[in-house]
Amino acid sequence: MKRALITGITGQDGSYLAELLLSKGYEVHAIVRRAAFEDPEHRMGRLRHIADRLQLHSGSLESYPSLFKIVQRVQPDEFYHLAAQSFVSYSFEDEFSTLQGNLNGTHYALSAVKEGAPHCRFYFAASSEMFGKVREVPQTETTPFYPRSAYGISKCAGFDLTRNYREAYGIFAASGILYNHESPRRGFEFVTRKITSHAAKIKRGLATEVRLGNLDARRDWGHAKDYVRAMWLMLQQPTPDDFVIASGETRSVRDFCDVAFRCVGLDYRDYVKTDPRFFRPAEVDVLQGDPSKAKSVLGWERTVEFSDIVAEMVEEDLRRLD
Ligand code: NDP
Ligand code: GDR
Repeated sequence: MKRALITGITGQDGSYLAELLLSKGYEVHAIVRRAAFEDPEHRMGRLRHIADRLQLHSGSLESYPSLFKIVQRVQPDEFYHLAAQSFVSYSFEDEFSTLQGNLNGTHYALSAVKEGAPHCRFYFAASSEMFGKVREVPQTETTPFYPRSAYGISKCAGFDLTRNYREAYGIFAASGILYNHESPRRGFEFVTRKITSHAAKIKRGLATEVRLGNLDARRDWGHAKDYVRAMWLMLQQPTPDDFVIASGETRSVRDFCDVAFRCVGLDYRDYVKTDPRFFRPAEVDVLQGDPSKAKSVLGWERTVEFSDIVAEMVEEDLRRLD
């Protein structure tokens, strides 16, 4: 039986990854913040259905000794480092905690593996936000980075550290450059969930409008279930490498609004208002990934189309209200 250790298990991706690994017969361990034990109903909401099959360890990304002790005790075969301050907007409000948590957390996790379980395979959750002000469309593994936020900068640093641990210390360390991926478990602060939850509320007469920022930003959206499968595949390869994981298609926030409101039989133009509060000081205008390498090396392909993702999220938001 293989043993996996996950950080960020209480988030969207962590919950799907844990399900995937359990279904493959893994023993699944996770490092969670103390708050998850104190307020399990809220913090562990996405894991309620599998909580009794997980082995949770209380630890902090801010503390190297706490990570090291857990890694040494668990001796995982695979370490999935997903924990991060993941909201780009917030990284403009607090660069310091974003950089400290994301950058030091990744450094501590890598170092804990190197010192405590050097045989362990390591996955780093890198991001399309590293491309930022894009130099080419679509982006591949060789497109230069130009991050536009402290979040993007923290992910570039994590990516470089991960590659350096692979090259300098021989750790099996891989980064997935994942593009936006969504699901009914997406946090409500992200634009997709904000739109689908408001479309549902408006449909049920519980809201009259939704206020958004830049409707012209373009993203390459996929389904989280497909994307966690790519994480696992990366750690099953004979050699560690980095991969772009994307749908290959790009759509605007406006397109997303259009499809979501159509799902409830409404016209988004009647309900979506723009509000300067939600514009970012530096925007990433367009992202579109080229997943060819993932397809040829990992045999990975997405299985869920854009319109099906939107429909699934809207249905879940209607169901929650009903
Ligand atoms: P979520 O925001 O849903 O989850 C983030 C997770 O990180 C939570 O479990 C959270 O724990 C944990 N976390 C945050 N800060 C800390 C900290 N200081 N110490 C310990 N744990 C912490 O993110 P996603 O699941 O969407 O994303 C997973 C990873 O993938 C992140 O690193 C994100 O940056 C990256 N990524 C995501 C993409 C996406 O489209 N979803 C695309 C590309 C990359 P708690 O519940 O305690 O707050
Ligand atoms: P992103 O996701 O920043 O791409 O990061 P988000 O859904 O927050 O924004 C996508 C785009 O929508 C525009 N936008 C708004 N965004 C939010 N949150 N709220 C609004 O009201 C709004 N109006 C317009 C944004 O300006 C942006 O252009 C996500 C996260 O999951 C990261 O962790 C991950 O690394 C990247 O995806 C890939």
